[in-house]
Amino acid sequence: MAYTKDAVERLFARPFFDLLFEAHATHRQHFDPSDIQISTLLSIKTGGCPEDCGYCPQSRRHHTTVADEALLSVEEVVAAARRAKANGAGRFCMGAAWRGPKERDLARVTEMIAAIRGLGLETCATLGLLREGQAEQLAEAGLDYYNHNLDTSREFYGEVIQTRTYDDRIETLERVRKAGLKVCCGGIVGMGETRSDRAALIAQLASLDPPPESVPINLLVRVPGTPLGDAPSLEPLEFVRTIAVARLCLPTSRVRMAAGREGMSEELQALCYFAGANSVFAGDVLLTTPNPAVAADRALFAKLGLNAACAD
Ligand code: SAM
Ligand code: DTB
Ligand code: SF4
Repeated sequence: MAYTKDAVERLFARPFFDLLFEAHATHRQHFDPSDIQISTLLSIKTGGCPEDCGYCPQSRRHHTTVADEALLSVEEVVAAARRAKANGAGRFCMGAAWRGPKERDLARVTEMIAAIRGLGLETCATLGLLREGQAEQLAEAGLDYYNHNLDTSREFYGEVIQTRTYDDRIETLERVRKAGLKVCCGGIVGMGETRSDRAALIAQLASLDPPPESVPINLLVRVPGTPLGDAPSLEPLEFVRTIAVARLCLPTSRVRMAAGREGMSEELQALCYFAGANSVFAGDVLLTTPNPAVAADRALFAKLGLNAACAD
């Protein structure tokens, strides 16, 4: 269903418990409320990225402690996927600090995809902008999902990224869809954007036709040395509202609590799960920044009666 930005803003403005109640009811209509999908991330090519995304520790334009590394070997990546599977992940997501993949690199990534699928894991890749034909190559290798985020509203986008446009991103999302891949597309909150920007992002995500199967909501990880290293923190209940509104506007999508769980209390995470989040990134690191320990997540899931979902 298409939502206007104004309609989404009205959802944000609802009394907190009305919003949560409705989001949770919608969640139950479409999903088993006790299941949670678990993805594990691996940075297969770290640092040295030519892009200027203001939030990102991997841009070579920012002064962070992240070192520039070469693309990992197929063997290294498959070994990490095995460990992720042993830790309960159902999907393995590979991230590369590229503007987009070169043909030679894509050939190695397609080998990784085929090998990881052979382990019985779902696969996801986030490699930046795709050129004509590249999404098809990934689909042929057996890739399940491609992650490419819109990140924020069209209006706020230019404050954060100058080296590629909002429309470049939409074009890549169209290529991914056309190749028959499932779409993982979300954004980042806590970058100093307004509630109206958050509403515009969710309206834009909900207007993708069909909507993304997977919607990561990242809370900015403020990394020293990036332009957003000292962005003002987002009020925690506003994060819960964002999850609830995403659940209402994208009722059949997996809504993922992506970056930013490190440092969140169990109570805050529980509220997010109640509000409709039913997916997380698990593993001690995201791409380059810390994430809660696997044992801590497991303990929280047990307390809440959440079970790892096998696939989708
Ligand atoms: N280079 C590719 C691209 O940008 O499309 C793929 C990797 S990139 C690191 C994937 C996503 O990670 C970004 O779109 C952004 O949403 C998220 N991300 C990066 N740095 C982040 C941070 N500091 N906090 C939260 N999310 C972040
Ligand atoms: C997404 O939306 N979030 C993930 C994944 N897709 C690739 C990445 C989060 C990165 C957080 C910063 C870091 O660890 O470098
Ligand atoms: Fe590069 Fe992706 Fe980071 Fe942007 S978000 S600087 S494209 S790795």
